[in-house]
Amino acid sequence: RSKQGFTVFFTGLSGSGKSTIANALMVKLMEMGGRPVTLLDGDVVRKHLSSELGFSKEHRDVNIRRIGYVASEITKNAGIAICAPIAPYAATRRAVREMIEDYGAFIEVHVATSVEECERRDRKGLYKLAREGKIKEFTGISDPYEEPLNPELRIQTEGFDVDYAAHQVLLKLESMGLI
Ligand code: GGZ
Repeated sequence: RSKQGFTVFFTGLSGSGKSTIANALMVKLMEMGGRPVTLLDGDVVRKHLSSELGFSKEHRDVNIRRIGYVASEITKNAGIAICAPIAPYAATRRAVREMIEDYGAFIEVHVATSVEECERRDRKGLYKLAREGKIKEFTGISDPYEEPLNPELRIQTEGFDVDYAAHQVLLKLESMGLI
């Protein structure tokens, strides 16, 4: 029986663990075989698809809609798209959901690492720069992040490892009959 395509859309703060969990999920889905899996990671998309864009609300929205469009094409063709941008605005996430649900399933996954924890980790030193005012409009510090109210899945990362987080997504996909 052939299955429908779907998009797993991670959203969360910079340094929340989205990319790491998305990568682990991609590996697990690829190992299962079957449908092609495409990862649309935040920084890769910004480099190849949105290099002219900054971080104003307008530019972030354009960026997310581009990701949504590519994911909708993949979903339409019965593939699996994994997206991992910050996507701070609820209305834009909703627009992407509507775009994709015309063709297949949309699974919004909130990587719910708190801003305090992201800043404490500060893997790339960006929070420090944001605090110093050297990066403007930084999500969670000087720019908004609208938490998803009804995501298909919310992942707590504090005290859990990456594999466990990716496994939770797989269980969700299974329960939805997608894999
Ligand atoms: C947020 C920023 C900013 C500002 C640069 N605000 O941890 P990273 O470095 O690798 O991921 C962040 C990435 C965010 O890009 P997205 O395309 O995911 O954002 S959005 O969905 O809002 O369009 C961060 C880096 O870019 N970065 N400046 N001001 N993150």
